[in-house]
Amino acid sequence: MRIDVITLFPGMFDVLRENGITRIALERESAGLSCYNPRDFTGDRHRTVDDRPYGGGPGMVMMPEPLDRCIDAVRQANSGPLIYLSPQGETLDQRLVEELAGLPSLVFLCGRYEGVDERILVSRVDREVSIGDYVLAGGELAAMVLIECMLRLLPGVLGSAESATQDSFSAGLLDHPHYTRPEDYRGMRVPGVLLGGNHAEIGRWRLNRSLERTRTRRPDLLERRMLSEVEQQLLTALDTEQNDE
Ligand code: 6GU
Repeated sequence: MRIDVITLFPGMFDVLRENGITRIALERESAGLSCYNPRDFTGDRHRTVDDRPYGGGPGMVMMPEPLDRCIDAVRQANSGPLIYLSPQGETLDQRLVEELAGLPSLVFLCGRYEGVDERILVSRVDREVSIGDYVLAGGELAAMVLIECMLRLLPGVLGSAESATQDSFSAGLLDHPHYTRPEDYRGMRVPGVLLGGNHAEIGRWRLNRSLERTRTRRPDLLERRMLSEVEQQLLTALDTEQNDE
Protein backbone atom coordinates (compact mmCIF):
# COMPACT_ATOMS: atom_id res chain seq x y z
CA MET A 1 0.00 0.00 0.00
CA ARG A 2 1.30 3.40 -0.98
CA ILE A 3 0.47 6.39 1.25
CA ASP A 4 1.31 10.01 0.44
CA VAL A 5 0.61 12.70 3.04
CA ILE A 6 0.29 16.43 2.39
CA THR A 7 1.33 18.20 5.59
CA LEU A 8 3.03 21.34 6.91
CA PHE A 9 4.61 19.10 9.59
CA PRO A 10 6.20 16.11 7.83
CA GLY A 11 8.43 15.47 10.87
CA MET A 12 5.43 14.27 12.86
CA PHE A 13 5.22 11.18 10.64
CA ASP A 14 8.73 10.06 11.69
CA VAL A 15 7.00 8.71 14.80
CA LEU A 16 5.31 6.09 12.59
CA ARG A 17 8.57 5.27 10.79
CA GLU A 18 10.53 4.85 14.01
CA ASN A 19 8.22 2.92 16.31
CA GLY A 20 6.36 -0.33 16.76
CA ILE A 21 4.15 -2.06 14.29
CA THR A 22 4.10 0.87 11.83
CA ARG A 23 7.91 0.78 11.64
CA ILE A 24 7.78 -2.95 10.83
CA ALA A 25 5.16 -2.38 8.13
CA LEU A 26 7.03 0.57 6.56
CA GLU A 27 10.39 -1.24 6.58
CA ARG A 28 8.82 -3.88 4.38
CA GLU A 29 8.19 -3.36 0.71
CA SER A 30 4.44 -3.90 1.27
CA ALA A 31 3.91 -0.31 2.50
CA GLY A 32 5.42 3.07 1.69
CA LEU A 33 4.86 6.49 3.28
CA SER A 34 5.98 9.82 1.78
CA CYS A 35 5.23 13.37 2.89
CA TYR A 36 4.78 16.47 0.74
CA ASN A 37 4.97 19.96 2.27
CA PRO A 38 2.77 22.66 0.68
CA ARG A 39 5.40 25.18 1.83
CA ASP A 40 7.71 23.72 -0.84
CA PHE A 41 5.12 24.76 -3.45
CA THR A 42 4.86 28.45 -2.57
CA GLY A 43 6.16 31.27 -4.79
CA ASP A 44 6.96 34.07 -2.35
CA ARG A 45 10.04 34.82 -0.26
CA HIS A 46 8.26 34.00 3.00
CA ARG A 47 6.88 30.72 1.65
CA THR A 48 3.38 31.71 2.77
CA VAL A 49 0.77 28.95 3.00
CA ASP A 50 -2.06 30.72 4.87
CA ASP A 51 -4.09 33.91 4.64
CA ARG A 52 -6.93 35.70 6.47
CA PRO A 53 -10.47 34.42 5.96
CA TYR A 54 -12.85 36.35 3.71
CA GLY A 55 -15.71 37.64 5.82
CA GLY A 56 -13.41 38.10 8.81
CA GLY A 57 -13.14 36.15 12.02
CA PRO A 58 -10.33 34.51 13.94
CA GLY A 59 -7.55 32.34 12.56
CA MET A 60 -6.13 31.71 9.13
CA VAL A 61 -7.07 29.56 6.14
CA MET A 62 -4.73 27.40 4.03
CA MET A 63 -4.40 29.06 0.60
CA PRO A 64 -5.46 27.16 -2.50
CA GLU A 65 -2.44 27.71 -4.83
CA PRO A 66 0.31 25.94 -2.82
CA LEU A 67 -2.09 23.09 -2.07
CA ASP A 68 -3.12 22.69 -5.72
CA ARG A 69 0.51 22.57 -6.83
CA CYS A 70 1.38 20.17 -4.02
CA ILE A 71 -1.52 17.88 -4.97
CA ASP A 72 -0.39 18.01 -8.63
CA ALA A 73 3.05 16.80 -7.52
CA VAL A 74 1.58 13.95 -5.46
CA ARG A 75 -0.61 12.96 -8.40
CA GLN A 76 2.52 12.22 -10.50
CA ALA A 77 2.98 9.14 -8.33
CA ASN A 78 -0.34 8.40 -6.62
CA SER A 79 -3.79 8.19 -8.19
CA GLY A 80 -5.58 6.88 -5.09
CA PRO A 81 -8.47 8.63 -3.35
CA LEU A 82 -7.59 11.93 -1.64
CA ILE A 83 -8.84 12.01 1.93
CA TYR A 84 -9.08 15.27 3.85
CA LEU A 85 -8.83 14.84 7.64
CA SER A 86 -11.26 17.16 9.40
CA PRO A 87 -13.83 17.17 12.22
CA GLN A 88 -16.49 17.72 9.50
CA GLY A 89 -15.81 14.30 7.95
CA GLU A 90 -17.52 10.93 8.37
CA THR A 91 -16.43 9.37 11.66
CA LEU A 92 -13.73 6.73 11.40
CA ASP A 93 -14.67 3.21 12.51
CA GLN A 94 -13.14 -0.24 11.98
CA ARG A 95 -15.35 -0.85 8.92
CA LEU A 96 -13.90 2.26 7.21
CA VAL A 97 -10.35 1.29 8.29
CA GLU A 98 -10.80 -2.14 6.67
CA GLU A 99 -12.21 -0.59 3.48
CA LEU A 100 -9.31 1.86 3.13
CA ALA A 101 -6.66 -0.73 4.09
CA GLY A 102 -7.79 -2.77 1.07
CA LEU A 103 -6.82 -0.01 -1.39
CA PRO A 104 -3.44 0.01 -3.19
CA SER A 105 -2.88 3.75 -2.70
CA LEU A 106 -4.19 6.71 -0.69
CA VAL A 107 -3.45 10.43 -0.35
CA PHE A 108 -4.07 12.26 2.93
CA LEU A 109 -4.45 16.02 3.19
CA CYS A 110 -3.84 17.43 6.67
CA GLY A 111 -5.27 20.86 7.40
CA ARG A 112 -3.92 23.32 9.97
CA TYR A 113 -5.27 26.65 11.22
CA GLU A 114 -9.03 27.01 10.62
CA GLY A 115 -8.81 24.64 7.64
CA VAL A 116 -8.38 24.61 3.90
CA ASP A 117 -9.95 26.90 1.27
CA GLU A 118 -13.30 25.32 0.34
CA ARG A 119 -12.43 25.33 -3.38
CA ILE A 120 -9.69 22.75 -2.77
CA LEU A 121 -12.19 20.51 -0.97
CA VAL A 122 -14.70 20.84 -3.81
CA SER A 123 -12.25 20.34 -6.67
CA ARG A 124 -9.67 17.86 -5.33
CA VAL A 125 -10.91 15.99 -2.26
CA ASP A 126 -12.67 12.63 -2.64
CA ARG A 127 -13.60 12.01 0.95
CA GLU A 128 -13.53 13.72 4.34
CA VAL A 129 -12.78 11.71 7.50
CA SER A 130 -12.86 12.63 11.22
CA ILE A 131 -11.51 10.48 14.05
CA GLY A 132 -14.13 11.58 16.58
CA ASP A 133 -16.13 14.42 18.06
CA TYR A 134 -13.38 16.60 19.49
CA VAL A 135 -11.06 19.19 17.93
CA LEU A 136 -7.37 18.64 17.16
CA ALA A 137 -5.08 21.49 16.10
CA GLY A 138 -4.57 19.82 12.73
CA GLY A 139 -5.20 16.70 10.67
CA GLU A 140 -1.75 15.14 11.26
CA LEU A 141 -2.54 13.11 14.38
CA ALA A 142 -5.81 11.97 12.79
CA ALA A 143 -3.94 10.81 9.66
CA MET A 144 -1.43 8.99 11.90
CA VAL A 145 -4.26 7.25 13.74
CA LEU A 146 -5.78 6.11 10.46
CA ILE A 147 -2.40 5.00 9.06
CA GLU A 148 -1.59 2.92 12.15
CA CYS A 149 -5.04 1.31 12.03
CA MET A 150 -4.54 0.37 8.36
CA LEU A 151 -0.91 -0.78 8.52
CA ARG A 152 -1.56 -3.24 11.35
CA LEU A 153 -4.10 -4.99 9.10
CA LEU A 154 -1.64 -5.59 6.25
CA PRO A 155 -0.79 -9.29 5.79
CA GLY A 156 2.26 -10.33 7.80
CA VAL A 157 2.40 -7.19 9.95
CA LEU A 158 0.74 -8.43 13.14
CA GLY A 159 2.31 -11.17 15.24
CA SER A 160 -0.28 -13.67 14.14
CA ALA A 161 -2.79 -13.50 11.31
CA GLU A 162 -5.52 -14.28 13.83
CA SER A 163 -4.83 -11.23 16.02
CA ALA A 164 -6.57 -8.74 13.69
CA THR A 165 -9.73 -10.78 13.18
CA GLN A 166 -10.02 -11.39 16.93
CA ASP A 167 -9.83 -7.67 17.68
CA SER A 168 -12.36 -5.70 19.53
CA PHE A 169 -14.69 -4.21 16.88
CA SER A 170 -13.72 -6.45 13.98
CA ALA A 171 -16.41 -8.69 15.47
CA GLY A 172 -18.49 -5.67 16.52
CA LEU A 173 -18.02 -6.46 20.22
CA LEU A 174 -15.61 -5.18 22.87
CA ASP A 175 -12.68 -7.43 23.73
CA HIS A 176 -12.71 -9.94 26.59
CA PRO A 177 -10.16 -9.71 29.48
CA HIS A 178 -6.62 -11.07 28.98
CA TYR A 179 -4.27 -12.68 31.51
CA THR A 180 -0.66 -13.85 31.53
CA ARG A 181 1.61 -15.28 34.24
CA PRO A 182 1.65 -15.40 37.21
CA GLU A 183 -1.48 -17.40 37.99
CA ASP A 184 -1.85 -15.53 41.27
CA TYR A 185 -0.87 -11.85 41.20
CA ARG A 186 -1.16 -10.12 44.58
CA GLY A 187 -4.10 -12.33 45.47
CA MET A 188 -5.90 -11.79 42.15
CA ARG A 189 -6.33 -15.16 40.45
CA VAL A 190 -6.60 -15.96 36.75
CA PRO A 191 -10.10 -17.37 36.07
CA GLY A 192 -9.92 -21.17 36.37
CA VAL A 193 -11.48 -21.86 32.98
CA LEU A 194 -8.43 -20.31 31.24
CA LEU A 195 -6.08 -22.76 33.00
CA GLY A 196 -7.97 -25.89 31.98
CA GLY A 197 -7.18 -26.12 28.26
CA ASN A 198 -10.79 -26.82 27.24
CA HIS A 199 -10.90 -24.63 24.16
CA ALA A 200 -14.65 -24.83 23.59
CA GLU A 201 -15.22 -23.76 27.17
CA ILE A 202 -12.60 -20.99 26.90
CA GLY A 203 -14.22 -19.73 23.69
CA ARG A 204 -17.62 -19.60 25.41
CA TRP A 205 -16.17 -17.81 28.46
CA ARG A 206 -14.49 -15.19 26.25
CA LEU A 207 -17.63 -14.58 24.20
CA ASN A 208 -19.60 -14.20 27.43
CA ARG A 209 -17.18 -11.61 28.81
CA SER A 210 -17.26 -9.74 25.45
CA LEU A 211 -21.05 -9.68 25.40
CA GLU A 212 -21.25 -8.63 29.05
CA ARG A 213 -18.75 -5.79 28.63
CA THR A 214 -20.31 -4.59 25.42
CA ARG A 215 -23.74 -4.47 27.00
CA THR A 216 -22.61 -2.50 30.06
CA ARG A 217 -20.10 -0.18 28.36
CA ARG A 218 -21.35 0.16 24.78
CA PRO A 219 -24.98 -0.97 24.45
CA ASP A 220 -25.15 1.06 21.21
CA LEU A 221 -22.83 -1.51 19.58
CA LEU A 222 -25.19 -4.38 20.43
CA GLU A 223 -28.22 -2.52 19.09
CA ARG A 224 -26.57 -2.05 15.69
CA ARG A 225 -25.30 -5.60 15.42
CA MET A 226 -27.08 -8.83 14.44
CA LEU A 227 -26.64 -11.41 17.19
CA SER A 228 -26.06 -15.06 16.35
CA GLU A 229 -28.30 -17.64 18.00
CA VAL A 230 -25.50 -18.68 20.39
CA GLU A 231 -24.83 -15.04 21.32
CA GLN A 232 -28.53 -14.41 21.89
CA GLN A 233 -28.70 -17.45 24.18
CA LEU A 234 -25.58 -16.41 26.10
CA LEU A 235 -26.99 -12.89 26.64
CA THR A 236 -30.29 -14.30 27.87
CA ALA A 237 -28.40 -16.63 30.21
CA LEU A 238 -26.35 -13.66 31.51
CA ASP A 239 -29.67 -11.86 32.23
CA THR A 240 -30.95 -14.86 34.19
CA GLU A 241 -27.72 -15.07 36.25
CA GLN A 242 -27.93 -11.37 37.09
CA ASN A 243 -31.59 -11.63 38.06
CA ASP A 244 -30.77 -14.55 40.37
CA GLU A 245 -28.21 -12.51 42.31
CL1 6GU B 1 -9.50 14.60 11.20
N1 6GU B 1 -8.95 16.91 12.35
C1 6GU B 1 -9.02 17.79 13.36
N2 6GU B 1 -8.40 18.98 13.23
N3 6GU B 1 -9.67 17.54 14.49
C2 6GU B 1 -10.26 16.36 14.57
C3 6GU B 1 -10.22 15.39 13.57
C4 6GU B 1 -9.55 15.71 12.44
N4 6GU B 1 -10.92 14.31 13.96
C5 6GU B 1 -11.36 14.61 15.17
N5 6GU B 1 -10.98 15.82 15.55
